[in-house]
Amino acid sequence: MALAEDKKNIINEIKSTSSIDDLEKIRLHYLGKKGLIPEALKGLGSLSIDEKKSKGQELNITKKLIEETVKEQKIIIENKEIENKLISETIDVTLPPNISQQGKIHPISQTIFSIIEIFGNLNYVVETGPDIETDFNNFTALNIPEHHPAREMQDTFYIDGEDNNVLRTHTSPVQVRTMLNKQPPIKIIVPGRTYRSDSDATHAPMFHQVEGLVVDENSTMVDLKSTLVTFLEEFFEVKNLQYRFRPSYFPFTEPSAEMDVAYTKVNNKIKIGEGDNWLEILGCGMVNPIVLENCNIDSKKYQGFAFGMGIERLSMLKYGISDLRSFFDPNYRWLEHYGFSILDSQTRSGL
Ligand code: 2NM
Repeated sequence: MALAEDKKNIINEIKSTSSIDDLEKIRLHYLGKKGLIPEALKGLGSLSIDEKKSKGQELNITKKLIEETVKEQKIIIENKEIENKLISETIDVTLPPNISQQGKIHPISQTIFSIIEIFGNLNYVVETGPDIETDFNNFTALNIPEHHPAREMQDTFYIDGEDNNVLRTHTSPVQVRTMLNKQPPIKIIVPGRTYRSDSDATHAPMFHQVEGLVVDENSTMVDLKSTLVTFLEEFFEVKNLQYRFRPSYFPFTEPSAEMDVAYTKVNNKIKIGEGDNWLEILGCGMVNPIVLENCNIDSKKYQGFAFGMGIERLSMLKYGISDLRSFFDPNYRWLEHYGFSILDSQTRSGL
């Protein structure tokens, strides 16, 4: 029977196909319901028992061979298709960007870049850490006691499970990690996402903070003050910033203070620097010796200062954004207006 003797030609025919469609056509031609093989098998009925057996065996061998060759060829064609796709879709990353399709840098990112640039010039190093933190890093090490309101369910997002993990409520656990891993001198800023169970016109459940920490043998409240004034004058691009420090309380600093900056309203827009109104801008203080000891740092030998501020608030004040919620609203037209070009030198120098 021609079919069985023609194995070589059939295989060549299969192996010469270069598309899945053609391959399927050939497969149906031989193996389909009305294909040559099933038809030939049907034709065996009229043969003698011996012939039926030998021809039947041969047909089955041919059938298997066709099935296997089709399977192999399918893989070869598919691989070739992927290869062609990869070649045709290659992107030349050295080409200049298409400005008309440029996305924008979110103002929060831009604000973080600016902050990093200013503190970078003061020799601060950026540290980051995970959003999910242990109870120890987020609370205990920072001298926040067991029944402090910050630990209550209403304020903190707890992660399900035995170990009391939380979504960090501030970036301070990164300072804790840094102190546990490294002896002074430490001079870091920590920008990042933070979470509190709070949501209204002026609070979002996820927001951004930047905190700073200096630990060495002799940094004082005076250094803290000059650092913050320098930062704010650079950030808001004002000279002779009018400011005041008010005593405050945080468990992790002693003494603690809050800093206000003066502002005026010009055409309903806030202008930072001088004026009759005060705006609370950040919290700070000398690191509580208890916190240093909790992080294995000798508080007789070392001291330092820390500060923390909200990035959304800084961003709103600097760029005249009036609604906190607009930061988290995926609105491309808003981003077109308030976002920053990737080619902006300020953006890039901050990276
Ligand atoms: C603030 C205000 C005051 C702060 C303290 C620490 C640490 F880890 F050193 F204890 N990090 N950040 C701190 C101090 C944060 O945010 C309003």
